[in-house]
Amino acid sequence: MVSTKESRLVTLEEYIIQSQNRFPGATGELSQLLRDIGLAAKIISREVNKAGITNILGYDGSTNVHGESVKKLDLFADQQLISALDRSLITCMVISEENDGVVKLGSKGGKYIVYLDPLDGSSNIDVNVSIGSIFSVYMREPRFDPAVREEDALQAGVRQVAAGYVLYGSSTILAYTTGLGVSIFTLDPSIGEFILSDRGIKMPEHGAIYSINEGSYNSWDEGLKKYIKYCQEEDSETNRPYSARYIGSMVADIHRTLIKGGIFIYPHSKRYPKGKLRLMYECNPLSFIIEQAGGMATDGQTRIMELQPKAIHEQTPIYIGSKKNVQTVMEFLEEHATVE
Ligand code: P6P
Repeated sequence: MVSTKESRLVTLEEYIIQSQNRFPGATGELSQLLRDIGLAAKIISREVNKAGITNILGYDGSTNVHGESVKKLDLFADQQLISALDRSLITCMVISEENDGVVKLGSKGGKYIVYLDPLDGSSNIDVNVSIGSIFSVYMREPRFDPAVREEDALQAGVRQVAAGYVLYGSSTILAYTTGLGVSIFTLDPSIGEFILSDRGIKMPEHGAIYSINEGSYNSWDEGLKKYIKYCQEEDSETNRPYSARYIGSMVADIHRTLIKGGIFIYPHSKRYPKGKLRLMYECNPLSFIIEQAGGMATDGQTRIMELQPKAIHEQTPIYIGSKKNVQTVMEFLEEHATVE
């Protein structure tokens, strides 16, 4: 928590400006982009918190790029985030789970590319379980030809200039990083401001929680089956058996992992041969956050943020969390890897 000596309230806007002043050459454009996302998050939070009352629950009849039925709140969140980014003319392109291709914004000269999962975990909306928005920001490669092209967006996660999430839970929080550690803000609805609640987060090196959908057990690799059994064995030295926690909303599962430690796993399976979660707007931004807090994220072999994307909506398996937990599962996977 922010220490008592800093009891003065620091808003997201103030904090972004203070952080910008640490970059002498900063133009303020990334600061403006982050403020735009913060504004959209407040509007989305208001709708999420009253969704039960207004007629905004339920499906709107369309499907997204993955053939998943789109809920009205997904579309609302997508529209709010894109229009907020379009207003400040510094983002040239948005890629969102809710849109097939890229959305080219009005500003041809905008130097930022933003990936969005506008409302991740939306299957939980109707049952009032926490959901989240995820964002990932890249710089467009400087090039003579000003045309905005989809391939400009195919950059490895290590090239992110900012990433973060908004978690619409018992309270609405916003977490982000620009590569100088993770800062967390809590929305105070009475004044409509995100207030700094924690910064420089360092996650536990080892955690006693594992998070995976055990329903797909039968299609896991042998090494993963053995690792989950390892999590369930008695061993006081390594604080086992671990607790199993799975919310089914990645932002909520990752936020718990960030704060309490442990591991979140979404492996490849018969149903999702390449994994279900999207590299560019779920795995990369959340891996940036977790790595900045001292954790680790891989696809079982390669660091997530070093994967070179071939398609903007591609999926990947993910093993993410406390360093020791991820290293252990990788040992199990390697030891039991079937010879191809
Ligand atoms: P399953 C939500 O649909 C999501 O994209 C992530 O937020 C979540 O971690 C995962 O899918 C849940 O998938 O197959 O366990 O329901």
